[in-house]
Amino acid sequence: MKRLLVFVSFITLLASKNICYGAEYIISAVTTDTNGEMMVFNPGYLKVEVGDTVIFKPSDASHNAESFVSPSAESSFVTAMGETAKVTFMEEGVYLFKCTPHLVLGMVGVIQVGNAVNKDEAVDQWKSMESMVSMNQNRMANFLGQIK
Ligand SMILES: [Cu+2]
Repeated sequence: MKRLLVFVSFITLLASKNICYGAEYIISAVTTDTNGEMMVFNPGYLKVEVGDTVIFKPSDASHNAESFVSPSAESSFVTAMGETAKVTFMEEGVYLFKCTPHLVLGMVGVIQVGNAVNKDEAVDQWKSMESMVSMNQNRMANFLGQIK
């Protein structure tokens, strides 16, 4: 009986841990995607909830993920080149991010955490940057259009 009780409390502990940490998602950062697309984050648009974690997985040493729009300065992020990294999102809003060396090639993405409270600022910020991109120019517009 005692053993059963220990087992039950262990399961309860596991369940409550899941609630605390939220869901996990993977965004791959790849040089060439399976469909032949070059310099991509896949998925390029992702909707998560506050407390969820995104794992950035670069295919090789040439990619990372760096936010250039976030709901606040504190919620910005940058991952190390070529390293798999976890980012937990504790602040609601829209995050625009790039691969630091490949912004010019249109290697960008959008993560929406909960409600898109800063969407207008994000769109304006992108307008001021989009002329820097020489390849895959329509990608960000497509991702921004998916914000709900
Ligand atoms: Cu890259």
